[in-house]
Amino acid sequence: MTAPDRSILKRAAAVRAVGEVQDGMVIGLGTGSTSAFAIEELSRRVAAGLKIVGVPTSERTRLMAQQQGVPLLKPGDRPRLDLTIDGADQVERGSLDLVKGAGGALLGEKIVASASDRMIVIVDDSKIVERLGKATPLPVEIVSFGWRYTVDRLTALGLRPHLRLVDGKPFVSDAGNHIADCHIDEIADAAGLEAELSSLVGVVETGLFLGLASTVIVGRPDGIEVMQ
Ligand code: ABF
Repeated sequence: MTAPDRSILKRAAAVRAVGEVQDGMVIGLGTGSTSAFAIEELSRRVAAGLKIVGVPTSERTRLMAQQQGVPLLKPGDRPRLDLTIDGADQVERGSLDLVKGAGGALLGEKIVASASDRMIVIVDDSKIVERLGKATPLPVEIVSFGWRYTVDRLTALGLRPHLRLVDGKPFVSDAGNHIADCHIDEIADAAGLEAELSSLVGVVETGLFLGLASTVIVGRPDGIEVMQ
């Protein structure tokens, strides 16, 4: 059997999620290749008359949405968001807890998701796991100042952090921070780990999204699965 085309599965999940969007909504726009399909579909519906306002989770997404004619919130506006649609790196079946941040936008994504009444996560079926951790590293956004000390603190917690590099230089997030990708075994106590990480000096935010996803839409080769 040939491997499924992940793009088709991602697009199917994205289109299904955008089906939840109604006139007048304020929508959080995620980052990543799956979210890009959602923005494309939103743009198509906006061109057909849908009235919404988008709140981008990253500069990359802001540019993409702008180019595709999706109306965006003006700087300074601060309404409650009705719905955020975003991708993920891992989704834990059962809890719907997430690991996010491979795309480097976890801080904006967490701020926007936390300001939303609902978050729909869109993924292909390769992202579903029984327990978070192990298969993908946990991204942790850290202040660039003194980053080596922060990486040492992460190591002391038993994680195996690697500073994310792009072209040999530290990755810089939209907020000007670095990211430590923390290799880790299965996460038995995600809430405990989140609390420990959040209390570390130099840590800005973690890629653990706990209790934020209301629905996960999974694109599978045999159709869509909705988890809630
Ligand atoms: C964002 O994009 C991130 O939080 C996550 O890391 C990534 C998922 O990427 P893709 O949709 O390209 O698989 O949602």
